[in-house]
Amino acid sequence: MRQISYVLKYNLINLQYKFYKMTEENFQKRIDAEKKIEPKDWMPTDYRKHLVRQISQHAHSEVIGMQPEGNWISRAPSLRAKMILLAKVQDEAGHGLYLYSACETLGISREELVQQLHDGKAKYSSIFNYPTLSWADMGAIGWLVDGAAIVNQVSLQRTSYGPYSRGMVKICKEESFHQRQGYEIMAEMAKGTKEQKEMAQDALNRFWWPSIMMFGPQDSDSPRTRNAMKWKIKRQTNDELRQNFIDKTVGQAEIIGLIIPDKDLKWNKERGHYDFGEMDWNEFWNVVNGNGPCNKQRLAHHRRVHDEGEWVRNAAKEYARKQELVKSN
Ligand code: FAQ
Repeated sequence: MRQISYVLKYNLINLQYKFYKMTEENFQKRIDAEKKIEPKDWMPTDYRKHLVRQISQHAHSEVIGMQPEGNWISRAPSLRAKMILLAKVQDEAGHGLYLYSACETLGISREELVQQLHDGKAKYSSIFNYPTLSWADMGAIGWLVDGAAIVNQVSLQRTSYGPYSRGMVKICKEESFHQRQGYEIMAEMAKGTKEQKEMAQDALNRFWWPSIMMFGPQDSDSPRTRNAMKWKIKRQTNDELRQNFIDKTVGQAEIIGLIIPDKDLKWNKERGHYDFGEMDWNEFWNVVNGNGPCNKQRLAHHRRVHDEGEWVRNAAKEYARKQELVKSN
């Protein structure tokens, strides 16, 4: 009797495994045929986990990314500049909301995602752990940071997960205005007084390397890329995107008369791309692992504001509950 039960159990497990393999094969076939995966579709657990990790990291980056620029809203040099910066920072909050919503379709709540950020389990982009020391940094962030974000996000518009892909389309439209407002600040300062030009150059010097680090480690050192490419979550690798960004940006710096701080930057006729210098990978991993110039400050600020905002979340829930009551009566 016992033996029969073992055989039955074995066959059942075997059957389950074969069924799983079949669904996994079908899933990969859909991906290869460029069909989008939607929230209620079957998906491998690892695909779901990979998406939750990447989309939540992306959402946290948008929200934490409001801090370095928020720092300058009250010190903008004109009413026009203040209004534009305020609108841009608000846009980033909106991007965070689209992305949290896309992530929630994978079966995880906003509260859990924020908790992961506060517990240091979820990352956000390394770039937002650098301080913003002058008004020119608002130019450098718009031009370089939003510029780098667009290169990545244009590629992600074709990501295989439907809600993430659609979110990217919306975000890219706004991000290109952000890039232009940053470039405008840099262009104005570069043709201003000697001191203004120096401020613009100094901002470029400080933000250039951290901006190209946004694309992540080199492909040879990027453990997530293999699955991301197989599942078409990423459509281009970290190195491809970084190269694309550098090729686009060099000419923009030349037009406004600023110098990119890389002595190895040189056009390579054979490759049809710019060659560039080695990044400081120690600095990169240090910042990614929580030890950059502003990591502690950024998280502490987020925690504090999140706690202070609890009454707003409670009020919104209460209002929604009352609206439901009104509707049902
Ligand atoms: N910072 O194997 P890979 C914006 C981590 S949006 C921090 O290469 P993957 C808009 C990575 O998570 C900017 N961590 O990983 C804005 C992984 O750790 P894990 C954000 C990084 O995922 C503008 C480990 O290293 N954009 O700026 C970074 O294939 C202005 C190994 O790396 C996105 O998030 C980094 N730079 O490639 C807002 C785009 N790089 O999770 C306000 C979507 C790597 O295994 C103001 N994300 N790591 O513990 C992506 O495209 C990818 O996730 C990458 C990393 C390219 C970021």
